[in-house]
Amino acid sequence: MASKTKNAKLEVASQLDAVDKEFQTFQILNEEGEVVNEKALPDLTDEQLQELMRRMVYTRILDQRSISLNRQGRLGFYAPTAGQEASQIASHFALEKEDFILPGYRDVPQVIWHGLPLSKAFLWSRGHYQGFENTAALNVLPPQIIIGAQYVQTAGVALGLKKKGEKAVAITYTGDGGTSQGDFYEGINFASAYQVPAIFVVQNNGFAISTPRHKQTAAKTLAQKAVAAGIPGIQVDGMDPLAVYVAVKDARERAINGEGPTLIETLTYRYGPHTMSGDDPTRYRTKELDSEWEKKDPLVRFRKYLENKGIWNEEMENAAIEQAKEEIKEAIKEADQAPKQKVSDLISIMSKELPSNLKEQYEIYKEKESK
Ligand SMILES: Cc1ncc(C[n+]2csc(CCOP(=O)(O)OP(=O)(O)O)c2C)c(N)n1
Ligand SMILES: [Mg+2]
Repeated sequence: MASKTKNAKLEVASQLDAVDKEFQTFQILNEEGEVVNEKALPDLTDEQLQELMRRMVYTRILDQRSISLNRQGRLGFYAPTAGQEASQIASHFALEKEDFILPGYRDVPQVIWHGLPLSKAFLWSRGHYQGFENTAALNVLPPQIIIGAQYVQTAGVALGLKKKGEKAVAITYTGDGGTSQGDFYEGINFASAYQVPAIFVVQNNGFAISTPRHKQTAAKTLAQKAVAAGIPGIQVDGMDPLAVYVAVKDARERAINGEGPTLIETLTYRYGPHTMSGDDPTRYRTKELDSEWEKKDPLVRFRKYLENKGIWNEEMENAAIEQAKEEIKEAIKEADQAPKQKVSDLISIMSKELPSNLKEQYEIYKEKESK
């Protein structure tokens, strides 16, 4: 990048160029499912590779069913996930049960694979208090709606893990838009200052609702925001499950070995709208852009890779689809059986000891509800 400023004494453009050059996209599988980076291939068994594919297929079906349940009025808030399966599922696949997840509103799939029953996720979508009641026992926090807030909380959870001497990490997710928030910088800086075992994932799907990535920041990559915090930053092909898996697995190794946090930017795309609450993607995205990204689809790419290895076929895919449909049907039935939510329930779960003003309201509602 050449500077237009004529008489400046300091050469700033070369400094930025030098940083930009360091942030190349890490990829293992190309769009055709061919290995382009043999030495980075992870040692996953055939069974593990099949399981990763099964989970991505399941998640794609869950997205389709959730959209349709939302349209039928049977779900509340829903943020579509199709397109982001490699970023979400393959990053989770690199974790262990003892790791702690701090999701954003679009990250329900990771939380389900970490052990949250799907029926609970459905209840959360309906705003029911049982959705994420006591989930800290499963090492997951409720999905964060305040953009970026989970980054600060992750630094804190990771500091707790470090103080307890646990061999575990705290992982969190935000989007491209999230990296413009103060909380984003505070979170990565705090985590860096204390060298805590945290993994900060940025799922860069190109848009923050309708705001395109290029209007978000002049930084060439979002990964390089790590430089200011003094931590590693990696930009990875977020449609490539193997590359995402390796980036997170490496970050986890470093974290549990006391080498501190990592920031990982995954380049991805959401095929659907921002949420089911009414935005129309055709007003801010072109058909051409959509089809460019559809060619990079993580399921298509991974399917080709597995088929070429002779470890995936149509029958297995159909079985995964049927299993997903069956489990989703059961989970929504189960969610329907939850008790009708009362205002007193909502108040009582806010804190262990209610402050006097809430105690008062609690009593008022208890009284009303008893009639
Ligand atoms: C602090 C804050 N500001 C604004 C909003 C409204 N809001 C909800 S989602 C969103 C865009 C986030 O985009 P991005 O971080 O790219 O995540 P994506 O939805 O694309 O996954 C905004 C501005 C919010 N929830 N919280
Ligand atoms: Mg985004």
